[in-house]
Amino acid sequence: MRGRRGLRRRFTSDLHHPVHLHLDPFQVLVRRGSGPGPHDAGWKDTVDLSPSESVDVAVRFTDYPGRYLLHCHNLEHEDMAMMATFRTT
Ligand SMILES: [Cu+2]
Repeated sequence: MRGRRGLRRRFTSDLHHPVHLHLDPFQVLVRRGSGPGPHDAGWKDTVDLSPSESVDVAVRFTDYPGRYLLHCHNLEHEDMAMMATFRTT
């Protein structure tokens, strides 16, 4: 999905990772190549990824153009620099 500022992203995982996006909620569109799972309904700020799993999410990015933070909520993974910033325009 790509709307005015909307964006579709795929998260993939080798281990268990609860992936958290700051500032803008998202919706899960696809899990493991098919529809959302039973716990994927509604707006999310975190999506749980099991090992070898992929999830496609849609984010609107309508409230704030600028820098966003994405990271794993597992504290050990955060300490191992599993975090990223990106910018919307
Ligand atoms: Cu992690």
